[in-house]
Amino acid sequence: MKRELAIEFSRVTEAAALAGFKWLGRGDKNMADGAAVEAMRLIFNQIDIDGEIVIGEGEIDDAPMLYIGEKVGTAIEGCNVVDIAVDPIEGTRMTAMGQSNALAVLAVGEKGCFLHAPDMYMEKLIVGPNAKDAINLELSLEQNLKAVALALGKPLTELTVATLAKPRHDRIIKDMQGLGCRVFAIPDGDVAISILACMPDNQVDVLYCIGGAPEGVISAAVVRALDGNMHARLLPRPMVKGPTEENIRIGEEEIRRCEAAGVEVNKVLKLDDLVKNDNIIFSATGITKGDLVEGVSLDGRIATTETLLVRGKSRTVRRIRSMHYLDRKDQRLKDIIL
Ligand code: VTB
Repeated sequence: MKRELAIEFSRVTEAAALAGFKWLGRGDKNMADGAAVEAMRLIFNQIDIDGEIVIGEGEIDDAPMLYIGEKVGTAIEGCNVVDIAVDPIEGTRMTAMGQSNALAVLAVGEKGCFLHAPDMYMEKLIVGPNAKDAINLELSLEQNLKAVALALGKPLTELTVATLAKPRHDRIIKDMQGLGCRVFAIPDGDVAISILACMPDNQVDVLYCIGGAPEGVISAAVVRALDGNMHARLLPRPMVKGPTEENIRIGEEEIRRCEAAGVEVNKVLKLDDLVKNDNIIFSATGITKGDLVEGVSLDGRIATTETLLVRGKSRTVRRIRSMHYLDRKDQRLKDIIL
């Protein structure tokens, strides 16, 4: 992948973040998501790539834009052929309710590099480079946490595990605290904390949670780029949300989708299964203020964004603070963000 594409992809998440920001705190998840999707697609289609969305807004029938299988980019001769995983708003609820940690994110890689995970739940265990050989999701969480602490040369009482504060994790949070670990349970948004777990100089040693599979694949791309490690498992809905009639029906559909995509359910997936190599570009722009990046701020008609841009091949991590003079934007983008 040409290295100069990185800056192009940062413009995509910047536009999506500006679009999402328009709907910040308005209580309408769908309007926020729709605007971010539209902005993302508009900018993607200006880039010289032959791209295909492999993790996106859903199947063509229920997602009018950035659906799985949609082609984006100018596809001019000689351009890179790439697969793309997007989450135009990672945290639609956070955006709608004005809570922290909402991001516009994407990961781009070579054709065939991402696991084609359907929109279902995924169990995720992530560590940074210093503990990359210490995880094994075949073993219990307790065994994993002890191995990670050992690898990091500290007692369990100094190990910090990040997770999502969801009822499905109540038991496990208590268990981890019982082991002596410090647990950071954030309401939503596991992509940001997955990245934090792999960054130097931060307080999170491990991420453990059951969250979205599409978010998991996007996280895997950046985990790989930052030389961390991740194990995961796709879980049908009844295993996560209980065996109600509706959940059982949805679970059967999820299993059918996995079979069609050639992906195994309830089996440990290693980093190689999630993302085949580290020739990826990852871009995340903050919508609301978070632990990873600042959110959008607006001063009259000038917006400021912060983007984390990671290029896996050279392992370069950039933070880009951009000022956007909104009146000078392309009219089609203005129609979405203003
Ligand atoms: C997960 C997680 C995301 O939403 O998808 C979660 O991966 C949804 O969980 O980061 P529930 O279905 O239990 O609400 C996020 O937290 C935000 O999109």
